[in-house]
Amino acid sequence: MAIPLRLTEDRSLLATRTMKTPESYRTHVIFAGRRNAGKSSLFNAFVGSKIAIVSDQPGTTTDPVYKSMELLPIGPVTLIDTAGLDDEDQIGQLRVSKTLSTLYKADIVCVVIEANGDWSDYEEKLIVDLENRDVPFLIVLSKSDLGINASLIKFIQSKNYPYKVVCANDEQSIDDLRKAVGAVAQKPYEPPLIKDLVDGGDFVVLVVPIDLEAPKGRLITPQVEAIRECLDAETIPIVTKERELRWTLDGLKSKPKIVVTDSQAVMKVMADVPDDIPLTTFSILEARHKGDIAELVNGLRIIRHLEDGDNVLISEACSHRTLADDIARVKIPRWLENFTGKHLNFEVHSGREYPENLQKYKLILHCGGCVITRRMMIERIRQAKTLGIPIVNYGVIISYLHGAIPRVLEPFPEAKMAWDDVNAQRV
Ligand SMILES: Nc1nc2c(ncn2[C@@H]2O[C@H](COP(=O)(O)OP(=O)(O)OP(=O)(O)O)[C@@H](O)[C@H]2O)c(=O)[nH]1
Ligand SMILES: [Mg+2]
Repeated sequence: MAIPLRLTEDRSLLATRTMKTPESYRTHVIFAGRRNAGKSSLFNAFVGSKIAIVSDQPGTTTDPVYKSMELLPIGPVTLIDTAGLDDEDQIGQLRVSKTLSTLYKADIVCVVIEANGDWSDYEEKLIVDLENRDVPFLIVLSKSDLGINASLIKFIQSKNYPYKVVCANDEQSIDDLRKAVGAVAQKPYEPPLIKDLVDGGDFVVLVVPIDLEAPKGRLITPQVEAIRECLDAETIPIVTKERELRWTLDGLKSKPKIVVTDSQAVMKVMADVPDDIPLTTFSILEARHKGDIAELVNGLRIIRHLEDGDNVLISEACSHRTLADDIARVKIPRWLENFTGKHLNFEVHSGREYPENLQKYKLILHCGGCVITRRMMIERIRQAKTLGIPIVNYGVIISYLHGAIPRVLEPFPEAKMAWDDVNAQRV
C-alpha cells in the first residue's frame, strides 16, 4: 500500500516543480506540419492527456496549445501544438503566421508528416528555416497504421534527417518518440553570467538598490543567478545597497575582483568604486548571458542620429505591474530625449512576440529578457538585425546615457570592440 501512496506524492511534487519552473529554464518542443498530419493527436499522446482538439477536419487547431511536463532526461519542457502550415485562405494565413511566430521559441521542432504521404514544399521550407537558425528538428512520420511510403523514408534517410515512425495509439511508439525528442532537443550554449570573470576565493560585490521598483520581499532573477554563480565559482559574494557601498569597500581586507551594480545606480556606484576595481552592471552581464552583447552595444550607433518624431519601440518580454516612475516607460524616454534633444515617439509593447510592422521603428529598447530563453532573445535580436533596426537593452542604454559605458564594458573585450566601432562611426 505504501508504494502507490509514495508514487502519488512524488507525482504531485513533480507536477508542482514543473509548473513553477520559469519559462527561461524550459526546453520548448513544438509540433508543426501540414493540416491533418496528426500533430494534435501526437501532442495529446505525448502528454498522456486529451488537451488539444482532434478531428478529421483540416484546420482544427487554430491557436497554439501549450502544455508543461517533465521529460527525462532533459527536465521541464513546454510542448506546443500548432496550426497547420498549409492553410491558404485569409484566416488560414493568420493561423500560419501565428505558427511561424511561435516557432522561434523552439529548442526542437517535431516536423509531423503522414508516413504514407509525400514530402512537400511545406516541409522543405520549414527545414531550411530551422537549419538556417540552427534549431534541432525531428521528422515524425505519423499514422503508421495506415501504411508507410517507402520512398518517403528513403528520401529522409538520404538527407540524414533524424526521424521516428509513430502511431498515436501505439504507446510504445510514443514512448520512443519521447526518448528521441529528449535526445535531439538542445538548448544553445549559454555564456555564463559572471562565473568566468572571477576565481575561487575572490570577493565579488553586488550592488542591489531596494527602491520602489524592487519586487516586494525578493531579489530579481539576474541578481539571484549572479549570487548563485558566485557561490558555484567558490567566490564570496557580498550584497549591498548603493548607500552602503563605500563602507562595504572600506571594510574589505582585499579588493573585490569585480563590482556589479543595478544599472540605475551606475552613476553613484561609479563614483564610489576606485578605477582599479572592475565595474559592470547586471544588465551588461545579462546582455552577454542571454543575448548578443556586441549587437546590443552596436545598437547605440543610432542614438546620435535620432530625429524628432522617430518611432522608438520599448519591447518587454514579460508584462509586469508598472509604476508611476517606471524605468522603461518614463525614465529611459526622459533621459533619451534629454540626451538627444529630440522629441521621440515611444511605443511600449509587452509580450513574447514583436508587434507587427517592426519596420517603422528607428530603435528598439529591449528588456534584459530574464523571463525568456537565450534562444528567444537571440531570435529577437536577429529579427531586428535582419530589418536593419538597431537594438539595445535597457541597461546598455542607461549606462550609455550616463557616460558609464566605457567603464562597464571594460571586462568584455567583444563588447569593447563593438563600442570602439560605434565611436569610430561618430567621427
Ligand atoms: N489511423 C490513424 N489516424 C490518426 C492518427 N493520428 C491522427 N489520426 C487522425 O487524423 C486526423 C487528424 O488528426 P489531428 O491530430 O487533428 O491532426 P492535426 O495535424 O492536429 O490537424 P490540424 O489541427 O487540422 O492541423 C484525425 O481524424 C485523427 O483521428 C494515427 O496515428 N492513426
Ligand atoms: Mg491540430
